[in-house]
Amino acid sequence: MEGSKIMKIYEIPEQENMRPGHLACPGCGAALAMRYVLKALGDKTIISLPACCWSVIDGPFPYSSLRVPLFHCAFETAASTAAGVRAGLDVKGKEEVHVLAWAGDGGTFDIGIQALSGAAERNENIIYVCYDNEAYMNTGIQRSSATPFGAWTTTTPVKHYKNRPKKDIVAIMAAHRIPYVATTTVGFPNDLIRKMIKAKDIKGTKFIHIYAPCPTGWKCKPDDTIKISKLVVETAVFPLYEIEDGEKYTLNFMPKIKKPVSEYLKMQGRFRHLTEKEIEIIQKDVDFYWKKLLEKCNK
Ligand SMILES: Cc1ncc(C[n+]2csc(CCOP(=O)(O)OP(=O)(O)O)c2C)c(N)n1
Ligand code: SF4
Ligand SMILES: [Mg+2]
Repeated sequence: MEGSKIMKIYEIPEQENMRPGHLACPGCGAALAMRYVLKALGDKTIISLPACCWSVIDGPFPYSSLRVPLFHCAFETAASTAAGVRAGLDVKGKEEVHVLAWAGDGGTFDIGIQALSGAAERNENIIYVCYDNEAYMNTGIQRSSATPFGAWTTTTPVKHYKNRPKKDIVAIMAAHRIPYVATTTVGFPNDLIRKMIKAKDIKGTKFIHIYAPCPTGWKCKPDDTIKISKLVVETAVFPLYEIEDGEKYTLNFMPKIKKPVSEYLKMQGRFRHLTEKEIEIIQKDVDFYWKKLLEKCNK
């Protein structure tokens, strides 16, 4: 894998469990993320899905772009619904069926965090994926606690851009000491597939944080989704790593040369207003957390 001595190539399964004809915008990272996740999990999967872009992307009932059942649940309940579905399957002896809670950043970092924390504390046997497009996109690009510092959204207009850092959801989930927490992105499909296949075989709560560009909300070109997903890792804005049992940190991609964050920011209209000084603040913040992560990974 380009630039890395750490990441291993993982085969991408050929089976498609997501059909053409879905309703996502061109270049939607969330759509691609679902496609890869279902390739890894297979069609013996049931999804609990709160309100988010994906409740639209799938298509209007009775149509569906997915080859697996979807349970549309209330916004706050992705994790508790998944835990309930899991319990029902276990009673029926259907242990081979995977239960996937699939929620956006709003449904995870903010509104669903109570149900998620409860499920993690009980160590429910579910896979929870947060596809993170860093705002409430389905309702018109409002700020969430996953929105990064400096970003424009409709509720953080340019003059009042978001002035708080992105919530560290990975650290919060690791603090529950669940067996598996991982970050990944659509720009690194081998990494994404490997982590989902690994999660499949672990008992207990698995939390996967997928960085998923949203060209509509980020004001970037739809054909730059993959480039941005690679740059976010190469700049260490969103490093790829895993945490097992809340303690064992593993870095999955070490850039040969860490690229400057300005390269990443300049590709997205939501950061267009930032001055050099503000970009410098972001760079310092990224450098600080990168150093801390390397220490945790013994690098
Ligand atoms: C309890 C509740 N509050 C608010 C809403 C309205 N709502 C539907 S989708 C959505 C945004 C979801 O954001 P996110 O979870 O980040 O997913 P995205 O749309 O970005 O994919 C909101 C606020 C709702 N359906 N239910
Ligand atoms: S608004 Fe963003 S996340 Fe939603 S479908 Fe369009 S590109 Fe995907
Ligand atoms: Mg979102």
